Amino acid sequence: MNKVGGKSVLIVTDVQNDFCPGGSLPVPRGDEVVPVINGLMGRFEVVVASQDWHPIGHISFASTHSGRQPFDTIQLMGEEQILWPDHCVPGTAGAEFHRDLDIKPIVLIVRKGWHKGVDSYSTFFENDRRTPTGLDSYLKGLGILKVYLTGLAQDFCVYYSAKDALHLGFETCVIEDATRGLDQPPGSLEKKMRELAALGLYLIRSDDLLT
Ligand code: VGL
Ligand code: ZN
Repeated sequence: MNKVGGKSVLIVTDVQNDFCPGGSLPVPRGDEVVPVINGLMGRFEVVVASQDWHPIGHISFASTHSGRQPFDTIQLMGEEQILWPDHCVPGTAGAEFHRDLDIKPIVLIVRKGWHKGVDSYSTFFENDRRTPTGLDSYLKGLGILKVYLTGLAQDFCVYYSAKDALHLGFETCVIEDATRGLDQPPGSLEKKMRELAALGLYLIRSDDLLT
């Protein structure tokens, strides 16, 4: 079994209890990514994970805005912000990785969304698109040129991470069976993936790496 290139990273985005069935912001069948991701880890020299990590009172929480309900949208710094149920609050079980995720191969955990006033979907930049999480510098420091994205949710964290990775000049792949999305409204997920495919994103399956 050869490892994937020397210059690749497997990024495991937000495989946290709140994004899995039973959590506060569940992605349908989100837990199904866990065995697929575990099975891929051995093929990579570098495995990085992210955790969504929001303080109570975070700007993205509906509960922070009086009279607002989860999934309402508001304007924030000229951008549409979806208001979410409280999720991934440090110290709660919902913020922890899914219990079956193999954490042993993970060499870096990037936490994002911890500035109270800015949301952060991408593992590279916060939603102001300027504040870095540090991941770009870390990967460039290791000489990594190619990123393989997995995890939750495909149409939010994975989508924005893939978009930033492309802009940052990485060869970028989303491993489709190692991710699940919210897809609300239905069809929106496919549209987002098509948009990125036009920018050079590769959509692959775990079998492509395992065979
Ligand atoms: C995410 C919604 C809110 C994600 C994070 O990681 O995809 N989605 N916060
Ligand atoms: Zn969040």
